[in-house]
Order: sequence, then structure tokens, then C-alpha cells
Amino acid sequence: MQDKPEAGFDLSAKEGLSLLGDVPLVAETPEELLDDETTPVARFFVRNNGLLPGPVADADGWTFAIDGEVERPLRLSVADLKSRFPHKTFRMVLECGGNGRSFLTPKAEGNPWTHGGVGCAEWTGVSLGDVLHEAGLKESALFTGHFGADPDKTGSFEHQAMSRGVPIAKALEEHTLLVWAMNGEPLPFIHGGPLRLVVPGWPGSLSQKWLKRIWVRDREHDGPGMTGLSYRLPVHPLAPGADGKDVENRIIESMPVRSIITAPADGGRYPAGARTLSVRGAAWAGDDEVARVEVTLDGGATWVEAAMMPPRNRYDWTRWQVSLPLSGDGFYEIFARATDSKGRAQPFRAANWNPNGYGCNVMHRVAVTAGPEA
Ligand SMILES: Nc1nc2c(c(=O)[nH]1)N[C@H]1C(S)=C(S)[C@@H](COP(=O)(O)O)O[C@H]1N2
Ligand SMILES: [Mo]
Repeated sequence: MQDKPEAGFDLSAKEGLSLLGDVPLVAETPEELLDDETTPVARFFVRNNGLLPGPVADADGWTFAIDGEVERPLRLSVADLKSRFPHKTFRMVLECGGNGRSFLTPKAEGNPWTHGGVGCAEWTGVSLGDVLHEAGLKESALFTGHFGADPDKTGSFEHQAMSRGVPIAKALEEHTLLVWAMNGEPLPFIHGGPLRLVVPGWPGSLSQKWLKRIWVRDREHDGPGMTGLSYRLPVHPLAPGADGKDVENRIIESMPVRSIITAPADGGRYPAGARTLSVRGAAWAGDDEVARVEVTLDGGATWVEAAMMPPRNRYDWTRWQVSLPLSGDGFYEIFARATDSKGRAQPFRAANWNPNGYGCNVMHRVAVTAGPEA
């Protein structure tokens, strides 16, 4: 990933990502590079909505504020977080709300993610709830508003590139973290270092990078990314291509169930006579659990259930693998379908068209050939 590096960031630190946009910087991970149990930083997708904030010399000295509907507004440094609150490390999925968007027809507005706007890293920090309790939530504390240090895409520091928030119950979940380390290393600048939020299971846009402020509010937050059609889905199914402006919609909370095939890679070749196909991947389901993953080689006529590795903690992804017999040489299309603990499975065909293209969890398809090309 070398083309047109954005000023201030060396893209050579990332391996094999596909650039979807350079200013703001947006890059996704090809599915076959998501084959690690824990996604390495070098393979973790990047999604910026604005430009980068200025360089940071002293990570522990970075401060952020908690204010609004609290008894005691706080200004804390990363060093304060490290010394005053219990440390938590969880491996958790971070996924862009638009992941899968490119599979919608007609094309929806926004970055054309395939299935690679996702990664699963070990995040270390403190529970946001522990800090909110220290600030003392008033009864009027209903919602959070998140603010970062990055300027918007015109370079203006007066407007937030993105400022979203969650109902207070989500903010108080143990797994909603203020994070300073990723995979055991100081949180990289491009991923929001020195300090970011990780709000697992919900759209990645809630996981504010370069965190400067959490405004505790007495109503739903209304920053950029909270109003209009942003992160909203129509309540009643829309005809594909409709403008969706005057219909009832609701904000996306938990992300839908999804699986990706991380091996083999699309276009894989096997020697003539190969009779076993070993397939593996990852699956996750927003706030819910993955109940099962199944794989088909015959367009869904028959399915084989994959073996799943137990997730390490809530919001971790589930790694899965399965060996399938091949009846002979030839061309095979592999589809993987995950089902969540509420019985919802991924569709074969992109459904729920919406103008901004959120929540498209259509099944991932990988094609391979055994023996000579047919
Ligand atoms: N300050 C700030 N935080 C942000 C964003 C941003 O543009 N600015 N983008 C959000 C979006 S849309 C996503 S999907 C995730 C991506 O996190 P990553 O770049 O570490 O993968 O960051 C979120 N946090
Ligand atoms: Mo995103």
C-alpha cells in the first residue's frame, strides 16, 4: 500500500491492504490476510473521516475530558487512567458500519468495502464505566457524545470529522474500553493513539480515535454521524435505489452476523487429484454470539457445519474450520454462512438495500480450482 501517502503517515507500515481512499485515508484488509487469530497491526484496516491530528510527543501526557451530566467533570491523562483504574485486556472485533457495502445493487453511497473493513485485536485499557462512575453520573445522564482531535476533511479543527455516541447502558458495559494499547504495544497513532474508545459489537464509528472528550448528555447526541441518514436503517424494507429520505428509520446498534473465509484465498489452485479442501475463517455477531458456521460447495444445496474455536471473551471473533471432500477436479465456489444466537443467518444475496449501504452481511464467496483450469 504505497500510493499517495497522506501527509504525516507512513503507509509502508501496512502490508497488503487495499486503499479505498487516500484523503481521508481508508484502507481495507483482503479477507485472506485476516487469517490470524489476532489481527496484527500491520494488517488492521484504517478508516479516517478527516485528516490526521498533529503528532504527539508524550503519550502518557495526553489528556481527555469527561463533562456534561456528571457530578464531577474530570480531566484525566493516559497516565492517570493507567494508575487509577483496573486494567482490562479483551480481544474484540472492530468493524466499520459500512463493511460489505460494495455488494449492494444499485451501488450505495460511501466507501466500497468488500468484507475487509474489520479486524480483531487485543485492546488494553480501562472500562469507560469505571471512569464514568468516578465522575458520578447524574440521573439525567442518558447518552454519550465522543470527540477526537482530528480535523475534518477540509483540515478545519472547528468541526469534528465524526462525533458519535451511545446510550449510557452501552457506555457502562465492561467491554466498552478507553484504550491505550493494541496487541500489547502502545496504541499506534493511525489507530487513534495515544487514546481511543473501543465500543465493541456496534459500528466502528463509535470507537473514537484520538479521544479528547466525552460529553455526557441528557439526550441522543447530535454530532456529525448522528443525524439524517447516518448510521440509520429503514424500518420497512426499501426498494433498491430509493432515496430513503422520508421514511421511518432507526439508528444501528448491534452489527449483524458475518463470517469471512480466510483460507483458501479467492482464485486458489490445487493440484490435480486433490480430494480434500480445508476451509477456515472467522465469524462474529455484534452483541450476540455465533451459534454456528456452515459451508457449501454446491450453491447452498448441501451445507457442512464447521468446527468453532471458543472465543476468548465476549466480542472476540470465533475462528472456525472445516474439511470438505472434493468429488473430483474442477471449479468450486465456497460460501460460508454464520448464524447468530437469535437464529439470524447471513443472506446469499445482499438484502435490506439502504442509501448509505449499512449492514450488508451477504455471504462471502471464494472460488478455487483443483487440477487444470476447466
Ligand atoms: N477521531 C476519529 N475517530 C474515528 C474515526 C474518525 O474519522 N475520527 N473513524 C471511525 C470509523 S468510521 C471507524 S470504522 C473506526 C476505524 O478504526 P481504525 O482506523 O483503527 O481501523 O474508527 C472510528 N473512529
Ligand atoms: Mo466506519
